[in-house]
Amino acid sequence: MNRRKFIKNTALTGAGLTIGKSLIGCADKPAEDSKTAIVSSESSSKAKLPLVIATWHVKEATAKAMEVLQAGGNALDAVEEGCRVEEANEKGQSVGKGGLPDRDGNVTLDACIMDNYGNCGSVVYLQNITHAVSVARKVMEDTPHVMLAGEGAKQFAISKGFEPEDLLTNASKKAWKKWKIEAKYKPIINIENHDTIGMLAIDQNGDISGACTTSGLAYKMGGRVGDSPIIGSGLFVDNEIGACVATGLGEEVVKTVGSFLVVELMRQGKSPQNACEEAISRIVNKPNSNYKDFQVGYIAVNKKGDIGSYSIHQWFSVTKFQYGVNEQIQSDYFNKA
Ligand code: SD4
Repeated sequence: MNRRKFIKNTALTGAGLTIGKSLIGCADKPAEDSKTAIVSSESSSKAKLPLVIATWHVKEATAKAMEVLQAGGNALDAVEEGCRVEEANEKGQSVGKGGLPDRDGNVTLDACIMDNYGNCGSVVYLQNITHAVSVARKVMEDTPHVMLAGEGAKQFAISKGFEPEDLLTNASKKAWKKWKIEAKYKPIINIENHDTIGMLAIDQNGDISGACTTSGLAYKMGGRVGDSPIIGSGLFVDNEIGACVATGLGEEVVKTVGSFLVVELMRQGKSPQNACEEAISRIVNKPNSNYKDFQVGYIAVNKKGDIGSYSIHQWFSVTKFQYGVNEQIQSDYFNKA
């Protein structure tokens, strides 16, 4: 189904659908300090741990995660703490407080977390709670379930001591009101830059965990859930092999079960880089793929601490904290035409 049909079939016609924060195709340039380099580190046997990688330009988040790891904390604590930094950042309009709302003005959050034992938890369509990633962790640790949605997720969070609050900031309300004037559909590439966050960490024991948290597509239909809280799509961790996390148009990630695919490709011997490239090729090589209209990006790490990333379009970036250096690196990408 092409995008136009998708829009028609889901009654989105006449209403805008954008991903995350800033707008318009390939307009988001890297931050000034970003490296123009392709992520690829299949190198040496030198100790590569601990390490943290995250989608987009989120140095404060990776710094926080590394602080946890360097203090001897585990990868699970690191990814939760790192993601919380972006959730609390009101300027980031694609995650947590200040996230752009759906078309009815409701900010709804999706998040998940997965540890080195294969345990996982997630929340979908969570409202009024900033730290969705921490609620996801509570779902994992304190319930017999993997996913909680909507009001049930919110009530669970409140029962665990999370304070309900209004997540719609003035800036996001203003952007939503502006959007409503035309309410026009326009797919936007790299709009999620730089805040929606997927993070992977390997601690000093060599154990891997991951987390992902987002307010999803801005101006989405009420009730829409993306890939980010879906284990195997937005995130997958296999402590024997490696881990992957996705960003971009969630529908396309779900259709190809992207993060699980990347980890399985690594299990079959591919490097993280080649696995990410193959997962993107599964999207762009579909018959009638309208990939020019949307962005998807993957980042991955294997058990050895090699990393990879790949996206459909330019300007996807990875923040990596390894060897004492916290840096933003531009990802290689498919659409070079
Ligand atoms: C979604 N994948 O809800 C998310 C959006 C995202 O960076 O990652 N933005 O489809």
